[in-house]
Amino acid sequence: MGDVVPETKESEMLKIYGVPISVHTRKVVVAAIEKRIPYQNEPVIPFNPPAGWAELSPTGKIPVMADGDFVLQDSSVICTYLERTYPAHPLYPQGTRDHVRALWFEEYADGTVFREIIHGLFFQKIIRPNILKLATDAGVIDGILDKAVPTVFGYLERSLTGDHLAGDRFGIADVATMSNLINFHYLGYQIDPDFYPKLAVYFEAQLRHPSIRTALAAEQTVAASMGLDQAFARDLAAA
Ligand SMILES: N[C@@H](CCC(=O)N[C@@H](CS)C(=O)NCC(=O)O)C(=O)O
Repeated sequence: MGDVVPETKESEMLKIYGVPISVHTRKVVVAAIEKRIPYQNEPVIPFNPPAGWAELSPTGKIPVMADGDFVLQDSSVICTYLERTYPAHPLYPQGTRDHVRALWFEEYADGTVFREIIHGLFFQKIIRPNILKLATDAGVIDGILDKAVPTVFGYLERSLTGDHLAGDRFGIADVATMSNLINFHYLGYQIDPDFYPKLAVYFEAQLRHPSIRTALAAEQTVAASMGLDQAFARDLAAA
């Protein structure tokens, strides 16, 4: 990525707790990479957390960040902290309208895109069969694909008026949205270019953004161990 990153001892590195294929953990990982902040990942799985996890994560959710003895929860709060503490390579646009538009898409991605689509698909296709040893409910999956996907992807399609969702450069709105779209692909789905042409092009372009590629490379082993579909990322290493 061009910049020389000063060497940081492992013990002094920012710690990001959370398995990196989680939508909200990846968001913080990409933010750290984009901002050239050395970090160490502790791949906590919320369904099987380590002892003392409740002390770090009062909600039980991932991610959690520790910068020395300063511990913080929630991906949006953590990204705000990173932006203010490490202002180089900004992720939030300066101008008020672009800035609040970025906050809106960060919220829409973390909340609506995740809750309405990714959470349900991931729960049905990965968590239920592999972790809870319960059958997948195909009706729930069909409902998400038939109702939530057209609503959410249709809105994103209409919102894309340029290369980025907010402002004119890669930023937090793209990080948060892409993190969801990546998991959609990991689950074996694609963005249909006939219905969502701008969103499909946007996904392919942002996938090639250096910090996204670096984050995906770092999570390859975990993704493979969970049987996730990595076909969408196959060309990236060579790109
Ligand atoms: N608002 C939180 C949401 C975090 C979240 O929902 N994390 C998911 C994984 S992507 C989780 O920990 N799920 C497990 C659970 O709900 O117990 C954030 O932005 O960090």
